[in-house]
Amino acid sequence: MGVVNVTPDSFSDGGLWLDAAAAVAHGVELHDQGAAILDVGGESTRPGADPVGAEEELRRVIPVLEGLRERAPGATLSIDTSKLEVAHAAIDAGATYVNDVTALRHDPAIAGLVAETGVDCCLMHMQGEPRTMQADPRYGDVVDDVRAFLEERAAFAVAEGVAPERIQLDPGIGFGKTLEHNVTLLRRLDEIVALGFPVVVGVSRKSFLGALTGRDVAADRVAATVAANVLAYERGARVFRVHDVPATVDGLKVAAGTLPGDDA
Ligand code: HH2
Repeated sequence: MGVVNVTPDSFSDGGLWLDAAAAVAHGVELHDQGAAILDVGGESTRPGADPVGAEEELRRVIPVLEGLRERAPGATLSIDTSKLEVAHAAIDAGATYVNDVTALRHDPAIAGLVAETGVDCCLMHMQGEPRTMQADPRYGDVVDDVRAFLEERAAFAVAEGVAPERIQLDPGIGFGKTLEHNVTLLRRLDEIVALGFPVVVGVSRKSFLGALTGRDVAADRVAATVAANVLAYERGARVFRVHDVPATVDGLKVAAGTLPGDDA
């Protein structure tokens, strides 16, 4: 899954593809490099980010989805949003995947939309909300807590009519989590995979990788991103949300080709 951020303030690439034509060209490039899914987002969820109104989010993402539908027809288009209005317009513009970092809590009616249209969805764990989530995150056992949350959110989606095979789950690396929480979730990712849904991970360039490597500049964390994705793959994750597609594809090809008994 390649990241197409149409925002002025995303943590690692804010402002680079704010212009629709540039964002479309970037998405086409990521698809050519091997990203099966293009995740288009118009609102940053980095720690401390301010929310964006639906109107502005629509203005940013809809032309990009329309452009990608035309110029990358083989790609699955994903909309990274928590707003019903945006998800609705995005599906009309060609999106077949809704990536909701609030796991249907911000706008529970997205569940009905996903059910009705038969698109895929990703339900992500987050403690708190982006503006304040890194203040003092606490858990009993982080893996048990995240797993219970995701299980409950998947059950909610199914109760609203979403087919189970349309649901993917994401532990939400970096969303209301300390370094120790992130590392523990990756180490014990198999316990999330055991829920039986495809697991998505978004480790790309995130600050916990900076803490582990000493690299302060997000774009310098490519090798760290590949390493974390390969470990996540080995523990059962199957969708990898990244900014750096070529390096990640190489890493995952090696992982898939060398792990015993894996046909992915
Ligand atoms: N991470 C980010 C945004 N969306 N979606 C899922 N499912 N999982 C993630 O880990 C995830 C996500 C944050 O990364 P990015 O889009 O690069 O930054 P920003 O939120 O600042 O735009």
